[in-house]
Amino acid sequence: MMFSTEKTITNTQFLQETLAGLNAEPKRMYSKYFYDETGDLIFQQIMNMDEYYLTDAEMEIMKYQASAIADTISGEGGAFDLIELGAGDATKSIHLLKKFIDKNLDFKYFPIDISAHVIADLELNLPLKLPALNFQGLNGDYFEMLKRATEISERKKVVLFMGANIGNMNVSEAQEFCVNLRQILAPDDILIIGFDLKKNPQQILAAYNDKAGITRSFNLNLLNRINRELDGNFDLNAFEHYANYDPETGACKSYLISLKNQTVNIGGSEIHFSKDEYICMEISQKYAQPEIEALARVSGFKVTRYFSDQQKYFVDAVWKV
Ligand code: AVJ
Repeated sequence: MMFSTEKTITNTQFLQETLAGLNAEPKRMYSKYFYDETGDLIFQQIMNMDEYYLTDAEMEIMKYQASAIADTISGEGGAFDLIELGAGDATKSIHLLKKFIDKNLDFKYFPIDISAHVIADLELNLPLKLPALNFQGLNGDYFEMLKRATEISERKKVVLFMGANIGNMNVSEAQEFCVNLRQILAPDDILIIGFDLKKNPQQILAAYNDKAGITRSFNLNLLNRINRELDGNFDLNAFEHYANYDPETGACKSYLISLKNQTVNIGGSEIHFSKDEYICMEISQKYAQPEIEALARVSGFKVTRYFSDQQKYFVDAVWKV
Protein backbone atom coordinates (compact mmCIF):
# COMPACT_ATOMS: atom_id res chain seq x y z
CA MET A 1 0.00 0.00 0.00
CA MET A 2 1.21 3.45 -0.81
CA PHE A 3 -0.85 5.12 1.87
CA SER A 4 -0.21 5.02 5.57
CA THR A 5 -2.98 3.26 7.52
CA GLU A 6 -4.11 6.54 8.99
CA LYS A 7 -4.52 8.22 5.63
CA THR A 8 -6.44 5.24 4.24
CA ILE A 9 -8.85 5.26 7.18
CA THR A 10 -9.38 9.01 6.91
CA ASN A 11 -9.99 8.87 3.17
CA THR A 12 -12.36 5.94 3.54
CA GLN A 13 -14.42 7.89 6.05
CA PHE A 14 -14.27 11.02 3.90
CA LEU A 15 -15.49 9.00 0.89
CA GLN A 16 -18.21 7.19 2.84
CA GLU A 17 -19.58 10.35 4.42
CA THR A 18 -19.40 12.27 1.16
CA LEU A 19 -21.32 9.59 -0.74
CA ALA A 20 -23.84 9.13 2.08
CA GLY A 21 -24.43 12.88 2.18
CA LEU A 22 -24.86 13.17 -1.57
CA ASN A 23 -27.20 10.18 -1.70
CA ALA A 24 -29.36 11.68 1.04
CA GLU A 25 -32.43 13.81 0.41
CA PRO A 26 -31.75 16.72 0.46
CA LYS A 27 -28.10 16.40 -0.50
CA ARG A 28 -25.63 17.53 2.11
CA MET A 29 -21.94 17.72 2.88
CA TYR A 30 -20.02 17.77 6.16
CA SER A 31 -18.43 21.13 6.90
CA LYS A 32 -15.64 19.48 8.91
CA TYR A 33 -14.13 18.55 5.53
CA PHE A 34 -13.73 22.20 4.50
CA TYR A 35 -10.41 22.36 6.30
CA ASP A 36 -7.75 20.88 4.04
CA GLU A 37 -4.64 23.00 3.55
CA THR A 38 -6.35 25.32 1.04
CA GLY A 39 -9.48 25.42 3.19
CA ASP A 40 -7.39 26.47 6.22
CA LEU A 41 -5.96 29.33 4.14
CA ILE A 42 -9.36 30.44 2.85
CA PHE A 43 -10.73 30.34 6.39
CA GLN A 44 -7.87 32.64 7.45
CA GLN A 45 -9.01 35.03 4.69
CA ILE A 46 -12.60 34.78 5.95
CA MET A 47 -11.48 35.74 9.45
CA ASN A 48 -9.77 38.80 7.97
CA MET A 49 -12.80 39.95 5.95
CA ASP A 50 -14.54 43.17 6.96
CA GLU A 51 -17.89 41.36 6.90
CA TYR A 52 -16.80 38.56 9.23
CA TYR A 53 -17.39 40.29 12.57
CA LEU A 54 -17.09 37.12 14.68
CA THR A 55 -13.31 37.00 14.95
CA ASP A 56 -12.89 40.64 15.99
CA ALA A 57 -15.71 40.34 18.51
CA GLU A 58 -14.24 37.27 20.21
CA MET A 59 -10.74 38.73 19.97
CA GLU A 60 -12.01 41.79 21.84
CA ILE A 61 -13.35 39.53 24.60
CA MET A 62 -10.05 37.66 24.87
CA LYS A 63 -7.94 40.83 24.80
CA TYR A 64 -9.87 42.91 27.31
CA GLN A 65 -11.52 40.33 29.53
CA ALA A 66 -8.81 37.68 29.80
CA SER A 67 -8.08 38.88 33.32
CA ALA A 68 -11.71 38.53 34.43
CA ILE A 69 -11.95 35.11 32.77
CA ALA A 70 -8.76 34.02 34.54
CA ASP A 71 -10.19 35.20 37.87
CA THR A 72 -13.43 33.29 37.29
CA ILE A 73 -11.43 30.13 36.81
CA SER A 74 -8.74 30.63 39.42
CA GLY A 75 -11.36 31.63 41.98
CA GLU A 76 -11.94 27.90 42.19
CA GLY A 77 -8.31 27.35 43.17
CA GLY A 78 -5.91 24.52 42.39
CA ALA A 79 -4.09 23.21 39.36
CA PHE A 80 -5.93 22.41 36.15
CA ASP A 81 -5.63 21.22 32.57
CA LEU A 82 -6.74 23.70 29.93
CA ILE A 83 -8.06 21.74 26.96
CA GLU A 84 -8.89 23.56 23.76
CA LEU A 85 -11.16 21.84 21.24
CA GLY A 86 -10.25 22.92 17.69
CA ALA A 87 -7.32 25.08 18.75
CA GLY A 88 -6.34 26.21 15.25
CA ASP A 89 -3.43 28.64 15.46
CA ALA A 90 -4.56 29.69 18.97
CA THR A 91 -4.45 33.42 18.05
CA LYS A 92 -7.43 34.11 20.27
CA SER A 93 -6.69 31.76 23.16
CA ILE A 94 -3.09 32.99 23.35
CA HIS A 95 -4.35 36.09 25.19
CA LEU A 96 -5.92 33.85 27.77
CA LEU A 97 -2.81 31.66 28.03
CA LYS A 98 -0.67 34.73 28.54
CA LYS A 99 -2.92 36.04 31.28
CA PHE A 100 -2.97 32.65 33.03
CA ILE A 101 0.84 32.63 33.00
CA ASP A 102 1.04 36.24 34.22
CA LYS A 103 -1.24 35.35 37.10
CA ASN A 104 0.89 32.33 37.94
CA LEU A 105 -1.96 29.87 37.51
CA ASP A 106 -0.82 26.26 37.70
CA PHE A 107 -2.04 24.73 34.42
CA LYS A 108 -1.07 22.64 31.44
CA TYR A 109 -2.45 23.47 27.98
CA PHE A 110 -3.73 20.67 25.72
CA PRO A 111 -4.65 22.02 22.28
CA ILE A 112 -6.72 19.46 20.35
CA ASP A 113 -7.12 19.70 16.59
CA ILE A 114 -8.26 17.30 13.89
CA SER A 115 -5.58 18.72 11.58
CA ALA A 116 -2.10 17.23 12.08
CA HIS A 117 -0.36 20.21 10.52
CA VAL A 118 -2.19 22.60 12.85
CA ILE A 119 -0.77 20.68 15.85
CA ALA A 120 2.70 20.58 14.27
CA ASP A 121 2.59 24.37 13.75
CA LEU A 122 1.53 24.92 17.36
CA GLU A 123 4.37 22.73 18.61
CA LEU A 124 6.74 24.92 16.61
CA ASN A 125 5.28 28.33 17.43
CA LEU A 126 3.89 28.17 20.98
CA PRO A 127 7.33 27.80 22.65
CA LEU A 128 8.53 30.88 20.73
CA LYS A 129 5.51 32.96 21.70
CA LEU A 130 5.08 31.70 25.26
CA PRO A 131 8.31 30.09 26.50
CA ALA A 132 6.84 29.51 29.97
CA LEU A 133 3.83 27.57 28.66
CA ASN A 134 3.56 23.92 29.65
CA PHE A 135 1.66 22.21 26.84
CA GLN A 136 1.03 19.02 24.89
CA GLY A 137 -0.66 19.00 21.48
CA LEU A 138 -3.22 16.26 20.75
CA ASN A 139 -4.05 15.46 17.13
CA GLY A 140 -7.40 13.82 16.56
CA ASP A 141 -11.12 13.73 17.18
CA TYR A 142 -12.40 16.04 19.98
CA PHE A 143 -13.91 13.36 22.20
CA GLU A 144 -11.20 10.77 21.72
CA MET A 145 -8.52 13.31 22.54
CA LEU A 146 -10.49 14.70 25.46
CA LYS A 147 -10.71 11.19 26.88
CA ARG A 148 -6.97 10.81 26.28
CA ALA A 149 -6.39 14.04 28.26
CA THR A 150 -8.47 12.71 31.17
CA GLU A 151 -6.27 9.59 31.14
CA ILE A 152 -3.07 11.65 31.14
CA SER A 153 -4.05 13.48 34.30
CA GLU A 154 -6.81 13.56 36.90
CA ARG A 155 -6.59 17.29 37.43
CA LYS A 156 -9.53 19.60 37.13
CA LYS A 157 -10.40 20.33 33.47
CA VAL A 158 -11.14 23.65 31.88
CA VAL A 159 -12.37 23.07 28.32
CA LEU A 160 -12.21 25.85 25.73
CA PHE A 161 -14.57 25.58 22.76
CA MET A 162 -14.34 28.96 21.11
CA GLY A 163 -14.87 30.55 17.72
CA ALA A 164 -18.58 29.67 17.55
CA ASN A 165 -17.59 26.21 16.38
CA ILE A 166 -20.71 24.95 18.18
CA GLY A 167 -22.59 26.83 15.42
CA ASN A 168 -21.65 24.13 12.92
CA MET A 169 -24.15 21.89 14.70
CA ASN A 170 -27.88 22.41 14.58
CA VAL A 171 -29.60 22.97 17.91
CA SER A 172 -30.34 19.31 18.65
CA GLU A 173 -26.84 18.22 17.61
CA ALA A 174 -25.46 20.95 19.88
CA GLN A 175 -27.53 19.57 22.77
CA GLU A 176 -26.23 16.08 22.18
CA PHE A 177 -22.67 17.41 21.96
CA CYS A 178 -22.99 19.29 25.27
CA VAL A 179 -24.57 16.29 26.99
CA ASN A 180 -21.69 14.07 25.81
CA LEU A 181 -19.11 16.63 26.81
CA ARG A 182 -20.56 16.96 30.29
CA GLN A 183 -20.48 13.19 30.72
CA ILE A 184 -16.73 13.10 30.11
CA LEU A 185 -16.14 15.92 32.60
CA ALA A 186 -16.18 15.73 36.42
CA PRO A 187 -17.95 17.90 39.01
CA ASP A 188 -16.60 21.47 39.09
CA ASP A 189 -14.90 21.15 35.70
CA ILE A 190 -15.45 24.20 33.51
CA LEU A 191 -16.47 24.78 29.90
CA ILE A 192 -15.82 28.10 28.15
CA ILE A 193 -17.92 28.09 25.02
CA GLY A 194 -18.29 30.75 22.30
CA PHE A 195 -21.60 31.61 20.64
CA ASP A 196 -22.38 34.01 17.83
CA LEU A 197 -25.42 36.00 18.92
CA LYS A 198 -28.54 36.74 16.90
CA LYS A 199 -28.30 40.27 15.53
CA ASN A 200 -29.28 42.30 12.48
CA PRO A 201 -30.01 39.64 9.85
CA GLN A 202 -28.31 41.69 7.09
CA GLN A 203 -25.12 41.78 9.08
CA ILE A 204 -25.17 38.03 9.66
CA LEU A 205 -25.94 37.25 6.04
CA ALA A 206 -23.15 39.55 4.81
CA ALA A 207 -20.63 37.59 6.90
CA TYR A 208 -21.50 34.44 4.91
CA ASN A 209 -22.10 36.12 1.56
CA ASP A 210 -19.14 38.47 1.21
CA LYS A 211 -18.79 40.67 -1.83
CA ALA A 212 -15.32 39.41 -2.74
CA GLY A 213 -16.60 35.81 -2.96
CA ILE A 214 -14.23 34.36 -0.37
CA THR A 215 -17.00 32.34 1.30
CA ARG A 216 -18.03 31.15 -2.15
CA SER A 217 -14.53 29.80 -2.79
CA PHE A 218 -14.49 28.27 0.73
CA ASN A 219 -17.51 26.17 -0.27
CA LEU A 220 -16.30 25.37 -3.79
CA ASN A 221 -12.95 24.28 -2.35
CA LEU A 222 -14.67 21.23 -0.86
CA LEU A 223 -15.71 20.14 -4.37
CA ASN A 224 -12.11 20.61 -5.43
CA ARG A 225 -10.90 18.56 -2.48
CA ILE A 226 -13.30 15.77 -3.42
CA ASN A 227 -12.02 15.89 -7.00
CA ARG A 228 -8.44 15.63 -5.80
CA GLU A 229 -8.67 13.21 -2.87
CA LEU A 230 -11.67 11.07 -3.82
CA ASP A 231 -11.15 10.99 -7.57
CA GLY A 232 -14.17 13.16 -8.36
CA ASN A 233 -15.04 15.21 -11.42
CA PHE A 234 -17.12 18.12 -10.11
CA ASP A 235 -17.27 21.02 -12.56
CA LEU A 236 -16.82 23.99 -10.20
CA ASN A 237 -18.41 26.32 -12.76
CA ALA A 238 -21.64 24.33 -12.68
CA PHE A 239 -22.39 25.15 -9.02
CA GLU A 240 -23.33 28.46 -7.44
CA HIS A 241 -22.95 29.60 -3.82
CA TYR A 242 -26.15 30.60 -2.01
CA ALA A 243 -26.27 31.76 1.62
CA ASN A 244 -29.39 32.33 3.67
CA TYR A 245 -30.15 33.50 7.22
CA ASP A 246 -33.46 32.87 8.97
CA PRO A 247 -33.85 35.29 11.90
CA GLU A 248 -36.61 33.16 13.43
CA THR A 249 -34.60 29.97 13.82
CA GLY A 250 -31.16 31.62 13.92
CA ALA A 251 -29.90 29.20 11.26
CA CYS A 252 -27.46 30.65 8.75
CA LYS A 253 -26.98 28.12 5.97
CA SER A 254 -24.72 27.84 2.93
CA TYR A 255 -25.71 25.91 -0.15
CA LEU A 256 -24.25 25.06 -3.52
CA ILE A 257 -26.88 25.11 -6.28
CA SER A 258 -26.50 22.95 -9.37
CA LEU A 259 -26.80 25.20 -12.42
CA LYS A 260 -27.80 22.33 -14.72
CA ASN A 261 -28.80 18.69 -14.88
CA GLN A 262 -25.53 16.88 -14.41
CA THR A 263 -23.95 13.65 -13.27
CA VAL A 264 -20.84 13.75 -11.15
CA ASN A 265 -18.56 10.78 -10.65
CA ILE A 266 -16.89 10.32 -7.27
CA GLY A 267 -14.52 7.40 -6.82
CA GLY A 268 -16.56 5.31 -9.25
CA SER A 269 -20.01 6.26 -7.91
CA GLU A 270 -22.36 8.40 -9.96
CA ILE A 271 -24.35 11.19 -8.34
CA HIS A 272 -27.10 12.90 -10.30
CA PHE A 273 -27.96 16.57 -9.82
CA SER A 274 -31.07 18.18 -11.25
CA LYS A 275 -30.91 21.77 -12.39
CA ASP A 276 -31.50 24.00 -9.30
CA GLU A 277 -30.97 21.15 -6.87
CA TYR A 278 -29.09 22.26 -3.77
CA ILE A 279 -26.42 20.76 -1.55
CA CYS A 280 -26.54 21.88 2.12
CA MET A 281 -22.92 22.74 2.79
CA GLU A 282 -22.87 24.23 6.26
CA ILE A 283 -24.95 25.54 9.14
CA SER A 284 -23.76 28.41 11.34
CA GLN A 285 -26.35 28.53 14.10
CA LYS A 286 -26.90 31.85 15.91
CA TYR A 287 -28.22 32.07 19.47
CA ALA A 288 -30.10 34.49 21.69
CA GLN A 289 -29.03 34.64 25.33
CA PRO A 290 -32.06 32.66 26.65
CA GLU A 291 -31.36 29.94 24.07
CA ILE A 292 -27.80 29.64 25.36
CA GLU A 293 -29.13 29.30 28.90
CA ALA A 294 -31.60 26.66 27.75
CA LEU A 295 -28.76 24.73 26.12
CA ALA A 296 -26.76 24.83 29.36
CA ARG A 297 -29.80 23.67 31.31
CA VAL A 298 -30.79 20.72 29.11
CA SER A 299 -27.21 19.47 29.04
CA GLY A 300 -26.83 19.80 32.81
CA PHE A 301 -24.32 22.64 33.01
CA LYS A 302 -24.60 25.54 35.46
CA VAL A 303 -24.05 28.98 33.96
CA THR A 304 -21.36 30.86 35.84
CA ARG A 305 -20.70 33.96 33.74
CA TYR A 306 -21.00 35.53 30.33
CA PHE A 307 -18.30 37.56 28.63
CA SER A 308 -19.41 39.68 25.71
CA ASP A 309 -17.89 42.29 23.38
CA GLN A 310 -19.08 45.90 23.64
CA GLN A 311 -21.45 45.55 20.69
CA LYS A 312 -22.94 42.29 21.98
CA TYR A 313 -22.14 40.44 18.78
CA PHE A 314 -20.59 37.44 20.49
CA VAL A 315 -20.52 35.73 23.86
CA ASP A 316 -18.09 33.42 25.60
CA ALA A 317 -20.08 31.62 28.27
CA VAL A 318 -18.49 30.03 31.33
CA TRP A 319 -20.36 26.90 32.37
CA LYS A 320 -19.66 24.58 35.25
CA VAL A 321 -20.41 20.89 35.60
C1 AVJ B 1 -15.51 28.15 12.09
C2 AVJ B 1 -17.69 27.27 12.20
C3 AVJ B 1 -17.20 29.30 13.32
O1 AVJ B 1 -19.60 29.09 10.92
O2 AVJ B 1 -18.82 31.10 11.17
C4 AVJ B 1 -17.12 30.92 8.24
C5 AVJ B 1 -17.00 28.70 9.58
N1 AVJ B 1 -18.03 29.20 7.36
N2 AVJ B 1 -17.64 31.26 7.06
C6 AVJ B 1 -18.67 29.89 10.99
C7 AVJ B 1 -17.38 29.59 8.43
C8 AVJ B 1 -18.18 30.24 6.52
C9 AVJ B 1 -17.25 29.34 10.92
N3 AVJ B 1 -16.92 28.50 12.10
